[in-house]
Amino acid sequence: MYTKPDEDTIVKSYETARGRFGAFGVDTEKAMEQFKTIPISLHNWQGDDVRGFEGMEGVASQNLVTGNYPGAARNGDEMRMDIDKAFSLSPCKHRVNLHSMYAEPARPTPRNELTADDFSAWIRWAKERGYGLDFNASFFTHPMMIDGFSLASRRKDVRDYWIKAGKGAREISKVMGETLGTACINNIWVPDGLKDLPANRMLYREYLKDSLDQIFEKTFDHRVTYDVLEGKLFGIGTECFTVGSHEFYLAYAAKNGKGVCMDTGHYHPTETVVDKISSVALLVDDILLHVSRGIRWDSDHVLIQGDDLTGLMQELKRAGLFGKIAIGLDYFDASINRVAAWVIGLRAAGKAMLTALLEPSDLLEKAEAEGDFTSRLALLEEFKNLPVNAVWDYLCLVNGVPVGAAWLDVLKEYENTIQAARR
Ligand code: RNT
Ligand code: ZN
Repeated sequence: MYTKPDEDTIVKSYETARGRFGAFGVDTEKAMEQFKTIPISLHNWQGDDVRGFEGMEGVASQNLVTGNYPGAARNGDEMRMDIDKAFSLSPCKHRVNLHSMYAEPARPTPRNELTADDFSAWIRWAKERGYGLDFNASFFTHPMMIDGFSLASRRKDVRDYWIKAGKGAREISKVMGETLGTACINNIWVPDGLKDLPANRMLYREYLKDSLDQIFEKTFDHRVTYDVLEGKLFGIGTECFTVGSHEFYLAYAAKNGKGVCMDTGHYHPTETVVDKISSVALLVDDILLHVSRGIRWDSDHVLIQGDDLTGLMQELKRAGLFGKIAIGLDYFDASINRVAAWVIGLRAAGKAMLTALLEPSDLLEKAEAEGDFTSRLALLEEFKNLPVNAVWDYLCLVNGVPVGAAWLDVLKEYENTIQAARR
């Protein structure tokens, strides 16, 4: 058992921390208030290794997930229960990001004929709990992914199939946004690409552009739903050429008033989304972040704390973009408890967000404006060790969430009782 510190200690440590931050002009109470207004959209697909509920076993997957930890959710009820459990262990404000392969239609329905009715259990649940929903058509793990292509396929019947799915996803997003009273972000990511050198890059990109033009023919109220496009440098099996590159989507979005989704695992390892945010945000209105952790060729390790993540949250804070840029998580690991993977990522993202909110950013900006780069660097180092964790523990305490490693006890109990019974 990981006993949590007693309440008295947590409160006393918080009071000390409050004074330390106060000395730099930072109001910890205000930071905690703001924290509760910034949602993190949890990716439902970590719950079952991006398998979906359609029984697509044996069909090629374009999202490689490794590991066989027992206890994966097998249906919507189990997955919703798992997400509820994960949320009970995180003090963040939560939304849920859903893929269309998690529909629960009354009878088997082709993916491109799904309607909001097929997500009614998800919508009802989200409404009851007060979660917003985000959405994605699943352009992968499906017999109509011919040679790994969807919207950019050379085959018209394949493109048409997926264009219909793309249009349907926007209608579903509309109902989700309307019902829940918070805009549902509709994200498009397609794996289309080639392992080896293409003879005709332009052709595929023309097809993708045309498919998107058709998907976006209809206009929706931005307060209800809006679209973002997620590019990628490469994937396994598409090492040489990815049709939906960043340049492609960024240019498409800028020209057509669409948004972009930047996944932190989708760039060359020396590039960072931290530096891209201000460039894109000035000229593109809608941005969704897929916060992930890239390791070598894998773009989707479980999110943990570190300079990359903290830097991302600091950038949002310093640029005044908290609440304007949407934050979602995106990773999948089947080698550890899947609910724990969610909790680890949520708590890491939450801590990084709180770290950013507590940063005495004004002092860094002042030093820079005065040309005092010595102070800027020195302060940056000092701020790294301010007692954020004392504020975090207190935040967990007042939100009724386990403090410190105590959440793991709750998780193990859930694993031994609920998940162990899923055989
Ligand atoms: C894949 C993209 C995409 C997927 C999900 C399942 O490289 O990151 O966001 O992870 O759509
Ligand atoms: Zn992603």
